Amino acid sequence: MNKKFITLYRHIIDEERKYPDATGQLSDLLADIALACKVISLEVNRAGLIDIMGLTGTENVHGEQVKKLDEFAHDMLVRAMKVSGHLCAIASEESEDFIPVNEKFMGERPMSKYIIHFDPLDGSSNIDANISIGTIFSIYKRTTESGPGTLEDCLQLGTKQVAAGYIIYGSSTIMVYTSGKGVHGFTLDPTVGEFLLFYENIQIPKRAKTYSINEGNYSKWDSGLKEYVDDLKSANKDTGRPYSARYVGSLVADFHRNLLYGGIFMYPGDTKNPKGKLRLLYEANPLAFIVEQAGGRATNGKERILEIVPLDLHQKTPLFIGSEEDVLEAERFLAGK
Ligand code: P6P
Repeated sequence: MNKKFITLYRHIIDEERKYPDATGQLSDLLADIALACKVISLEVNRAGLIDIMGLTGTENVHGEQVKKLDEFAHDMLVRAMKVSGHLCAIASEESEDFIPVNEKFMGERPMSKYIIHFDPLDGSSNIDANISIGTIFSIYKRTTESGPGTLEDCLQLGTKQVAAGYIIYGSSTIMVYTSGKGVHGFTLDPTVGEFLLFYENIQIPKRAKTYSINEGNYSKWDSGLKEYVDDLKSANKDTGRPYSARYVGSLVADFHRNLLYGGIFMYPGDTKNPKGKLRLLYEANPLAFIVEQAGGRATNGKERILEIVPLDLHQKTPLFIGSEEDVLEAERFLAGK
């Protein structure tokens, strides 16, 4: 746990200095994301009150449209990202197509070097039950030379990410990000409105005794996965069984807990949904980048998530992610070994 009073922006700038050719654009972009998520955090925390205060309906006290929270989060992020000037394209879980952004210039120097994928408010169906939900983002350098971004800029291997992170709106609002040199966590102090460093260089335990999966789908799993989960529930001191089942049903909440304490999160494919439910570009890839930077592992049960070739903005992938030894063991069961 870190006791230094370091704000997110100070940390981002310190990270930027580790890259000699950095122009500061990525730092600005990360700060813009954090600002947008502070506003989303306010709205998420107010959501319960809106119902209590009877403010639902088509307009709120300011005469503004009261939107569904995930639409609100999407609109807030799109506005912040367009203003930033650092993006040539924006892809969102809430938008069927990507949003091309006209290139901006600083004098003669072109800006708009990046593209971003985000899930603006993953797990939003849980908000009424006051369960933690989250924003997930993934940033790449553009591959095209100039002009508004293209689909080619958006469909890159996860290994090409330059930064990724999530903001979890729970008992407190926490931002976790990596720009390729470790994983760092910040807690929003609402009294000063700053994200303050709480954990530098997070490392996920190599093995733990927690597994996260929706066992309601058991009958649709393949045999190797059934054997693995059955084994996790067996009583065997030699192999550290039984494990504890922890499943919130909110990806960011389950992932964040396992990142800090260790464990394996699984959303497998099954007979009904062979590719599972989670999306490669704005859920699996950013969390895979983070978990690998924290010493963990992320695969689709066979291949490294970051090496899956993206063919569609919203393509799904099975996801096995968390403590390295637990994910490797799950893969052995899936391979029938
Ligand atoms: P299931 C939330 O709807 C979500 O997209 C993720 O946040 C979560 O991990 C998953 O779906 C839960 O899905 O099928 O177990 O309810």
